[in-house]
Amino acid sequence: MSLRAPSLPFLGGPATGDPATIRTPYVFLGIPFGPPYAPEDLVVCADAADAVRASAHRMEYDTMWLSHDFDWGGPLFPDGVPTVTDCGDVIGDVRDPDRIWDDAGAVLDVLVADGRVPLVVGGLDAIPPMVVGAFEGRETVNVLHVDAHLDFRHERDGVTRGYSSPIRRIRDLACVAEVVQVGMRGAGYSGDPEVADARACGNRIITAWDVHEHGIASVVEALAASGRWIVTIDCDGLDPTVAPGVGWPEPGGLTYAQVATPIRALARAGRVAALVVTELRPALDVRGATAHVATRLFMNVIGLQRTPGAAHPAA
Ligand SMILES: [Mn+2]
Repeated sequence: MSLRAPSLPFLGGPATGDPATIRTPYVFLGIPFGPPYAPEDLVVCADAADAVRASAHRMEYDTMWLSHDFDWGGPLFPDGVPTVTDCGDVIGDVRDPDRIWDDAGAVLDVLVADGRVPLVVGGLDAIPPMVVGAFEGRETVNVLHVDAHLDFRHERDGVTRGYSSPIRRIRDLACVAEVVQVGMRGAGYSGDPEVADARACGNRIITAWDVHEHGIASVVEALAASGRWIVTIDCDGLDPTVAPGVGWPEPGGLTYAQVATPIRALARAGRVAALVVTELRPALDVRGATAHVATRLFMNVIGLQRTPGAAHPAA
């Protein structure tokens, strides 16, 4: 396994470079980049996982294991034993960037086969299909995608696994049932044909304005399908005032509470199979705000989903 040890283990938990030895239900993993369109795609988010680790450390969440957290009504680790292991970051080879698909896939394959819940911080938005692909042949899953953009291109510049195509690549997988896309607004690289294709594939598209005008309840209702959900969040799905550390800030985005609410509903029901955060650019962040939002979303899953696959006792 080509894994780089973490700077600081996420939330103060154990760290290991051997995913087969992990015994906790949750595993934190950084994947620094996906197949690029341009050389800078390899570096702009490469330190995002470390930024999230640093955010958790700065807020002292890595020592507050027994503090009462009002977001789930108790301590993060009630027994004083961390339920998340930090697996470090996949080491990408910038001379052969496509290889990261296989290198990350090899790690994720072990984690999913062992029943772990991956908590992944990506590079740009090419990462999510690597995570969903680890469920292929094992479990039928649904996907909740939060983003300003549809990300349903067949290809861009001849690259089919770049950051404009992740949801199309996810739709290629036989293990995927429902796809719910939330937060779309403004214009991206998708045209009318891509929007029509996504709908023809059964994707439910809930725009940011749908949420602003009708509330987040419609999103929670859209998650009724049976089976677990992989949640994948492009940080630009959040409003730039909430998540400023992104490359394509677009006004009119979702609030933190609007993004957290459906994740919390799934976590309470034990239905989060993985959580992926992408497009976090630490160099553009403001006082670590975006990294903090990512940290709290991960913590909500850990705090509310005590046993993956089982409903929260208070649900
Ligand atoms: Mn986006």
